[in-house]
Amino acid sequence: PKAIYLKDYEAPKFTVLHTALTFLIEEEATEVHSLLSIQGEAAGELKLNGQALELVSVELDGGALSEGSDFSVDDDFLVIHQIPAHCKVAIKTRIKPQENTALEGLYKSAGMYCTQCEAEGFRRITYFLDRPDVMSIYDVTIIADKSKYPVLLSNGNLVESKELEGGKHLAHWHDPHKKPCYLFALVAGDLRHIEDRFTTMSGTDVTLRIYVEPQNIDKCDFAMDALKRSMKWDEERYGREYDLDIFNIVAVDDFNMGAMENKSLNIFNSSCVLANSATATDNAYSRIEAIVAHEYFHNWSGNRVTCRDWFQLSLKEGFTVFRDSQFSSDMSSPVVKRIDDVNLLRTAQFAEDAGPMAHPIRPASFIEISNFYTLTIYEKGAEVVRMIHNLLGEDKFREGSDLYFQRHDGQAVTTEEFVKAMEDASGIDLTQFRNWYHQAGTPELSVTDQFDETTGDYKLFIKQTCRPTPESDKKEPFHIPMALGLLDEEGNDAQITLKSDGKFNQKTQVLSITEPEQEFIFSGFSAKPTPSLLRDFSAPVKLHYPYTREQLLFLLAHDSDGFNRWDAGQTLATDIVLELSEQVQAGEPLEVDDRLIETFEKLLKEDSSDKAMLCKMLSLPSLAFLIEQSVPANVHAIYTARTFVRQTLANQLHEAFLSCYQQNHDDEPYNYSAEGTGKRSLKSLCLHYLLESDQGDYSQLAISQYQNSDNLTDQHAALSALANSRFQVQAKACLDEFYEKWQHEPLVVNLWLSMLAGSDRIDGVEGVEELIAHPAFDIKNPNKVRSVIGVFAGQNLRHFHTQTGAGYEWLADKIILLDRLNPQIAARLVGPLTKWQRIVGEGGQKMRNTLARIESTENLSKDVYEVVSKSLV
Ligand code: HT7
Ligand code: ZN
Repeated sequence: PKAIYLKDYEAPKFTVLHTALTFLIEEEATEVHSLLSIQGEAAGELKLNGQALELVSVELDGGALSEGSDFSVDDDFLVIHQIPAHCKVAIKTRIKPQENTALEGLYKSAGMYCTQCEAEGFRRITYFLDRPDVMSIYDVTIIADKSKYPVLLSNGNLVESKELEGGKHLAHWHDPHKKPCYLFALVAGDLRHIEDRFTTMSGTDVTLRIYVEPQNIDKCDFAMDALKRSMKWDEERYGREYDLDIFNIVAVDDFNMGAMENKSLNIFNSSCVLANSATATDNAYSRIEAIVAHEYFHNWSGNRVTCRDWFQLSLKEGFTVFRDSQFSSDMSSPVVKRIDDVNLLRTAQFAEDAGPMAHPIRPASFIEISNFYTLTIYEKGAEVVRMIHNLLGEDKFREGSDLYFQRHDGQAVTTEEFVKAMEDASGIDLTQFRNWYHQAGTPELSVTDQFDETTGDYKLFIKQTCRPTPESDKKEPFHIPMALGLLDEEGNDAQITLKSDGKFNQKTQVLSITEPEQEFIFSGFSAKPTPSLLRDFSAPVKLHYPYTREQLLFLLAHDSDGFNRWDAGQTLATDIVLELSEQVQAGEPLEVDDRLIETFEKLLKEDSSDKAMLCKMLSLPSLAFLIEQSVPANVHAIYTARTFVRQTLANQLHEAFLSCYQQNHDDEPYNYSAEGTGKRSLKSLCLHYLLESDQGDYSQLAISQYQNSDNLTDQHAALSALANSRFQVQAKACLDEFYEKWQHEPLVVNLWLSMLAGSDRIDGVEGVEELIAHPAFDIKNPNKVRSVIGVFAGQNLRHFHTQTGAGYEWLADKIILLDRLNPQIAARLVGPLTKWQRIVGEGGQKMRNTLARIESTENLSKDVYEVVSKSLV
């Protein structure tokens, strides 16, 4: 397979002004008739993309064309040798959606037809200029059996619907907004819907509908509410109004990602829409809220202004993730949201940036674009927009955003246009800042300091570096906004006075780090302050400062920046666990630093009103995060050390955990709210600790929570605490009962599968293989694959990294099997193996050998080939 390069970009020679599509849906095949109104500057060859299509006929301006003399066709293209500058091309193709397991293009999920065209799925529907800079007006006619497929949907407005002979019916949809074909969508099925309305800021009445399979009609209300809140928020915060009379969401069970922002017809993975208290956890609710908002926000950041080419993917994804994180933050606790985002970034995106697939947020090349829907494009892309927001301030950022939308409405543009609009609106020079777009890797800041008692000057020395990544060894310095606070001896924020410009600034000062080495002098101190660095995680960098444990405890107790208070605790715990893991390897006796235990005790006894924050403060860094901090990592030593810390805390503080549990356990009926979620998360954390304690048998507490609670969040917490505990008999009884009760609810069954696949107590590869063989598992369903294979390989690190290497071989077998069915999903599963260089000794080598075995498999997809081959370099 060949790579495609950004430097080779050329504007299209032809565009499609209008696209008329007719879908004739029959059980054995679907015919697609397309009529394209084409315009170019001059006559020439027309090269259309197409894959897995059966070509029926081609016409040019009403005349039939012949293969060979007029056009040629192969596995990837239909080439018409010569067309005039203005013409109409009519193409008929035949496809088999019911056999499409890749879930790209038109496919069938649970008896319903649906589409997924981003990034390059439209070419599996018909021959087309399948690139985002070709934007067209669409008219879509769908003809299908009325009893089987009573609901026929596409983008835009319904302009005609009528009955036809033979039990069929027809629907004609017209979308007045020109769009790239990746935003095209079609749905045909037997669906029910709920309906609501939203009046936009200029007074337009919009009909909102959520379509689902009949049995799910009672699980749509929360998504509808989230949609209305998103619409309002986008008007208030960004001045963005919805632009059609109708907005539809459809839930489907088989979906490769979370959701898709097709113009006015968003298609969602059912796990990202359906919720009620019995079938969705708090986590699911918050994910649904964020994804509904994300897809809605794409209507402007993605659809009205789209990407010129797929190298610009972060233009829409980074900006939209930034927007949805602002929304979620406004809906709940900003600090907790920030902690969640940073945890994901530092655990998974930093690993990506340090691995063989590292790429800039605007990549320079790819083999398969589906592999680039990454944490780098999404989460790091959002961090880059966030830094622009912080550098410009809220008002200028809003002016920049307004200018961007106004300048580029209806266009397909690049990240450069985004940065330029921000620059033009604010007058702030972002020249050096642009390095974030084309350089991969996580910058590292090494900070040291010095205090001069005689002058009262406090100096910070900051050095920035960035390790080599596959695209370049040498890095230009990044422009890094570093938010800083300086705490006096009492723990209060000192006034920060930069000696160079002498003026007083706020208690948090944003320093612009632009050089490889920089020095800042602050004056007016009577004693050495404690630095609170990178407040609110102001830049996606790794920070090194030689904090003592005493300093970390001081920050944890006093820092006015909530994020840094939490982070001080995480740094302390990381230091303790990693030190213990060295001792595990040296065979030394283990002992947990008393100061950590005292801190936890104090936190537990404090009467904190912010339960969600308290839960974060009492959570140890995850195993994945700890592995990330120690290269090369000895997974088993880190696991043993972390488990030892948890058990020590559980044993020594079980009474405090119990009393915190009891204080937060009430009989209030379930209600998804920031307060309720905070309480439940804290309670669940306490329960997990309690079940790890050998100072008492707390299994009954979990069993009773499982049996008596009215909501899935508490039941799931109880079950997963049991599943990971020594109380395996009780765990099995409850888990079996849970499955019996919920076997008809796919999303609940997926949660059940993921609890078992992620359990510490699973019987290794044999255990997870039992789940694969279970009737609840279906390898063709991506949610089930993620729940079992994804969770085992990505989260159950202890068992995945079993010393025999059996976990790696098992995963390879699944990847090879899946590659025949769904290459996108197969390629994503390669992720855990790509980290082989970070795993110490033989383990890492075994992972590498497993990758080599996958690479030698015949007929690998481009998707899997790209990830595997790049990981082996
Ligand atoms: N923009 C959407 C991307 C997407 C996607 C990409 C590749 C394969 C399948 C897919 N489903 C959805 C999702 C989003 O970021 O909003
Ligand atoms: Zn998106």
